[in-house]
Order: sequence, then structure tokens, then C-alpha cells
Amino acid sequence: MKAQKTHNIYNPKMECMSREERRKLQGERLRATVQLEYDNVPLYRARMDAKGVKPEDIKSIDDLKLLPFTEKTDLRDEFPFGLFASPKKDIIRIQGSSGTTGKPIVAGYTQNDIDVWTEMVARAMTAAGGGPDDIVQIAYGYGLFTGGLGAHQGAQQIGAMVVPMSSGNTQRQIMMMHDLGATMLCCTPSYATYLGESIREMGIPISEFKLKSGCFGAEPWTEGMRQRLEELLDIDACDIYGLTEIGGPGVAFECLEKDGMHVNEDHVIAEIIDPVTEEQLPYGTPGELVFTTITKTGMPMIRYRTHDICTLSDKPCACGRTTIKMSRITGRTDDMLVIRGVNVFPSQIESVLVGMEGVAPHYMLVVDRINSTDKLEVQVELTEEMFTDKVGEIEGLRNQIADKIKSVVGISAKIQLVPPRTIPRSEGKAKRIIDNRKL
Ligand code: DLL
Repeated sequence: MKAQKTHNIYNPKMECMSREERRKLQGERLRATVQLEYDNVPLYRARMDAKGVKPEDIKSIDDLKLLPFTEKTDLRDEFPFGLFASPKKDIIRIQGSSGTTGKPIVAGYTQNDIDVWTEMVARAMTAAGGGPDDIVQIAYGYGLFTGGLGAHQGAQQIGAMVVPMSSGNTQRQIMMMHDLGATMLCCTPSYATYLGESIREMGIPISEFKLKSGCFGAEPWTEGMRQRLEELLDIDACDIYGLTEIGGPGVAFECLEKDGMHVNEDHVIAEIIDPVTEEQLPYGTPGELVFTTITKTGMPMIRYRTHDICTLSDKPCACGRTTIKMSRITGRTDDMLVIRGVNVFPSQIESVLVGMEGVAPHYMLVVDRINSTDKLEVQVELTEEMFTDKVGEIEGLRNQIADKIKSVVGISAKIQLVPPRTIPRSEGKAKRIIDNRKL
């Protein structure tokens, strides 16, 4: 049963204000954020000083381009607390995601930040047709990953009945969804599709479920996947975007028009830049998405480079919200993979392999989507010695690599050990990823 196409709006004042009014608000909030960073975060002060910019130079959002960028590597270098702009006693939550080296990057949230984030998700759930009468099953992972707790807080905020399942345990997930009559589902689109396929395999008619819609994100997906998911579960599937560094899910979300994601612009400023020249690009031109938070106090971010590629649009939406919208993410400018919602960098795999006896530092990551579930295969080249003299040890080596990858990256991978010199060598940038998912 699909959601009724009503356009309920959680915070009409903020979501429907005139563009001019919002720009003014963004300018004021940006200025306050920059001051907070300059006064409290040595890295930002040093970067602004190096560019000759002072907080008082930021008078409106047109001055954003004067400010320095922030990268994921900055979070790693300043790990764990170097980018906090508030005293540690005011930080009430840590969330995290994978960094480039296997060490997680963490973000700290004050009570204010949790409130802001909660409202962003509440807006998303309302836009997907949610309200106090709903039973919301959360099948994003709970823990450092922002998906589970983020969706949980938002669902609670709209007064829904929350079912905090976390991810996995598919049979139990389906049983609860069925018996409790969950009306909304929140998880990655690939897991939702897998749930739909499993329901079919179990032979339970979809008419026995009460699901009507859901907020699906944390990984790239396509219109084709949306159609499949909507058919399988007989729901309206809305996209939801976010990242740990900026505040988790809810940074942008689709309404039931399903035509791009509304950016929560009273809390973040979105820009699209050319990833090479770093110049701002106009609406409609694809480029790298950059966010500046303007209401966070724990770990605000200035011009954070997401490396996600999309377009922005200021075309009006039939739902009545006046915010700009971002398109689906069509790719990334770096080599981060998102597999089953988990961020994976080839460098993490490399850190596991380098120095391990019996393997050469040549590897390839092959990603496939089988039965709607992402599968990672890591092909690893054996050394000549291992291949010819120590064949008996190969099975042990395979298990050792698999265990290490699981503990460093957080997901399991199939390990394929291949003979020496079989992984193609490159003369330029090494190609370490074969992504067969056709996203
Ligand atoms: O994935 C937050 C989230 C949780 C979003 C639940 C939506 C739902 P991270 O683990 O920090 O945070 O990963 C962020 O995931 O830079 C994108 O590359 C990718 N991503 C997130 N949402 C989407 C989406 C969460 N809707 C990284 N479409 C981001 C495509 C997405 N990619």
C-alpha cells in the first residue's frame, strides 16, 4: 500500500521561507559559525590566517568562497578531538565512520547538534509521509554509524512508534515487520530490496504487510533500483542523504514528489565545485558537493569536501518547500566505495596486506551486487615463494587476510588468492577497483 501523496511539512517556517529570507539567515549563521571556529579550532584559525581572512570579512554567503576547505584527511589528522569547537564536557555523543586508513573518523555532537540532526531526520520522515500514527522499523545499523540512531531519533521526534531492529537478522526482521504491522522502513536501499526478495521467497503475500513508505540512503542507488524496491515492497521509496562529518542522515531528503533531495538549508550551505579548480559551479552543472554547517557547535565544518558528485537545482517543488534540491549521487571524485552502507577505501585493504608474509602488494577489489546485496571480493597476489613452496599454508593465509579485513574495514570479503604476476600492472594510476554494480 503506497503512501498517500500528502505534502505534510514538519517545520513550514524554515522549510518554506522565501529564498531571500533564507539567504539572510544563512549569512548570519555562517558568520557566527566562522567566529566559533576561529576562536576555538587552531586548524581553522591557522588556515584562515594563511588566507588573510578574518571572521568579520564574512558578511553574507557570497563570502563563503573566501574560506578554506576541509577534507576527510583533516579529521584523521586531528583525530579524535582536534576539530571540536566546544569544550569536551559539552559533547554528549560521538558518531563515526571509516576513515582512509582503517581508523574511524569521529564527529562530536553537543545537545544542540543532536537536536538539529533529530529535526533534520524528522523533516525527512514527515516528507516521506510519516507521522504519529506510523510504526517505523529501523534496519540501519545502530552504533557509531549514524544511520540507526539518526533514523531512530527522527522517528521518535515525529511521534511514531519506533522499532529499533538494527541491520541484519533478516528472518526476524521480516517477522517483526509483519506481526507489528510496520508502516515505514528505514535502511539501505540494497537491504530493503533484499528484505523484499526474502519476503517473496518465504511465500508471504505482500498484502499481509502494512508498509507504505521509507527513507533509504547511505549508499548510491538508481531510479531502476527504486522501481524494483517499490514493486517488491509495494511502497514509496524516498532517498535520504547524509554523512557523519556533517550530521548523519537527513542533510538532504526526498519528498513524495521523488524528484531530488531537499537540502536542509537553514542548517547547512551546499555548494558545487569543480574538484580540480575548486571554483564554484552554477546550479545544474555536475561537480563535487561541498557542505558548510551553520548551526552545529560541537564540530562545525567549513566547506567540507564530500567527494560526492551531483547537481543542485533551485527549481520550485510541488510540495511547497522552497529549499534547493540535490540530485542523486552519481559517483565520487576519490576512490571510496560504499559497500552495504559501509565506506571502504582501497588504502584500508592495502594497510592489511602490506607487510604480510606470502603476499605481494598487488590487489584488486571486485564489487558485485548479487540478490540485491553488495559482495566484496579481494583478489590478492601470492609471492613466488608462497605459490611454489608453501602451498599447504595458503588456506591459513586466506583466513588470516579475511579476519584482518573484517576487523579493519568492518565488513566481510571473499578472498581470492591468485598466482604471482596475474593482477594487471598499471603505468599510470593503479586501478584497484572493479565495480560491477552498475550504479
Ligand atoms: O551514510 C549517513 C546516512 C545514514 C545517510 C543513513 C543516509 C541514511 P557515512 O557513513 O559517513 O554516513 O557515509 C557518507 O555515504 O559521502 C556518500 O558517499 C554515501 N551516501 C550517503 N547517503 C547517500 C545517498 C552515512 N542517499 C557517504 N545516496 C556519503 C548516495 C549516499 N550515497
